[in-house]
Amino acid sequence: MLINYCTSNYTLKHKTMKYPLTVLLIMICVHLFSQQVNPNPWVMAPDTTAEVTYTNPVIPGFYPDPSVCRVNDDYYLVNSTFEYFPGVPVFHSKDLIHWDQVGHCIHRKGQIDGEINIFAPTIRYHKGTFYMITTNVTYKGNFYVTAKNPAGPWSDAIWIDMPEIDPDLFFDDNGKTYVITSAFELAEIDIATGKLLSERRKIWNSTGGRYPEAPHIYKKDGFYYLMAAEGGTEEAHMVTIARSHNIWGPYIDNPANPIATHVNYAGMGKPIQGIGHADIIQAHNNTWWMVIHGYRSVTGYPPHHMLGRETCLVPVSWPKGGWPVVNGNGTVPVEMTCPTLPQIPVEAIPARTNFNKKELGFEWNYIQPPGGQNIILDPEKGTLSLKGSALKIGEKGNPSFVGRRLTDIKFEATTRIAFNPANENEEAGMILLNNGSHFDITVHAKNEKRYLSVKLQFGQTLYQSTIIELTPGTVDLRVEGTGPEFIFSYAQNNRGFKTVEKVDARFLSTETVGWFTGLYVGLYATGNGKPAEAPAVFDWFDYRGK
Ligand code: 6LW
Repeated sequence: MLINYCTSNYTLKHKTMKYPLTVLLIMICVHLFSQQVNPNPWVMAPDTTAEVTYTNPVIPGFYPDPSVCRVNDDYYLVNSTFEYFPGVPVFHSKDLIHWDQVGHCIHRKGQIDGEINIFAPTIRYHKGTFYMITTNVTYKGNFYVTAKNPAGPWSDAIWIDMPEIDPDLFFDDNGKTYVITSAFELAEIDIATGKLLSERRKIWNSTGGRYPEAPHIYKKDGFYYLMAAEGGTEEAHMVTIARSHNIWGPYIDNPANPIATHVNYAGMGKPIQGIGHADIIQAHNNTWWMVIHGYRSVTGYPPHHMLGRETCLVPVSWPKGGWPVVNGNGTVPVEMTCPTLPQIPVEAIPARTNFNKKELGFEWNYIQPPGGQNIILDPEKGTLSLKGSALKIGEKGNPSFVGRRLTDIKFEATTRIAFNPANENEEAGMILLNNGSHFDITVHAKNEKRYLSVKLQFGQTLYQSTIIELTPGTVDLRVEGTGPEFIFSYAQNNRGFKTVEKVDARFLSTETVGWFTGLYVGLYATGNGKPAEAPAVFDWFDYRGK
């Protein structure tokens, strides 16, 4: 009845005059209906008795800008990695919840013949080949690499003539392949060579949020859907979507945009903030899911986050011919209570690294590809030797550093170091690092004696704690994170750990140090301006979340 009224102008006019109450009713219905498609910021509080089926983030720690693809019932996910090498981790999952790293897309020095700084990637699978397309921001721009096996090897970079960041690849069912970037310029591409086959044409203007970026194109029910991130990768982050029957547009915005955000009442106070930059996948049981990043704020108000942007997962309902609705009201809770794929857990990374393998585990990174002989693993002895180069940590290049992401707000990291500096410029120890600023517990020498201290390097400002004279032999170094604080301590000869310094954690937060990375904990050595002579030898490294 109502539909008849709405679709016939004549009937509507006719009845308008005769039945003003009916018209009012129609208006109320239309109003209510239009409210329904919007994410509801006043949605009911979650049922606290419902069974938690999984928790977010599904990949904790600095794993931002997630992109996902499916091959039958196997899922592959990649993240951006900035200056760290190997770059762009590839994770595998059977359930979208438990992820196991199988390799890296950027794993060989020659793949990119210059400085590495990788922004948001997209992973796609097409006719037996995996494609990972991304931007190397500080050198040459947009490129893709390919692999038959997602674990690698991946090809050398194929550079493409597209400006801006966050390229996406879309394989249409008519055999054509398209690339689109954060400028929302689309071009057809020859996927064998990387050459553009068409002009670059702007096809969408976004919905008006700041920093529009992260486009992905999907095809469903005769529509091309263009999804993006807007608002910037901080508190105002959001996901928006538009659609068109033609890939070149015009695109019509979803009236319910943004489809995911925490910059509203529904997101206020949620432990995960800054949600945005997403990719959507249809699972092998036909359910729809979104991978999206967000950060866990750990240091009070205004929010500061330490661990970087982390990969989260939320269900999507996407009715035929309709718009995707993300987790009901566009939020990303920590505790999820929705039905999932059958869950298949993966093995946890062991707490101790013994350095008794030829290569470091996938969780370990360098800064830029290592070049010389300063970082040496000895699997027979089970040691890692770091000889300080002239580079200080934070300077451009490949310093003597290995590190892994902090994956827990509360953690403890401990190592054993054997180090007798040959000169007073040499130092080595354990480090917390974010975007060039770092807090270290370090061994150094003066007047033929060995000392330990905590050094806090924030930009150009250096603070050094009181120096503690060491007795001969190895030294155990520890950093503990409590959330708001880092505690540095040391022990010698199994005599128990003594606290050297406590530091407000927010001084290494992303908000404080800038750029887009999260915190690493690692091992380092430096000759502070000239190459060191003595290596620092690390026996083991323990990392435990608490
Ligand atoms: C990335 C962009 C973004 O390329 O931040 O949050 C940029 N989204 O899409 C760096 O990660």
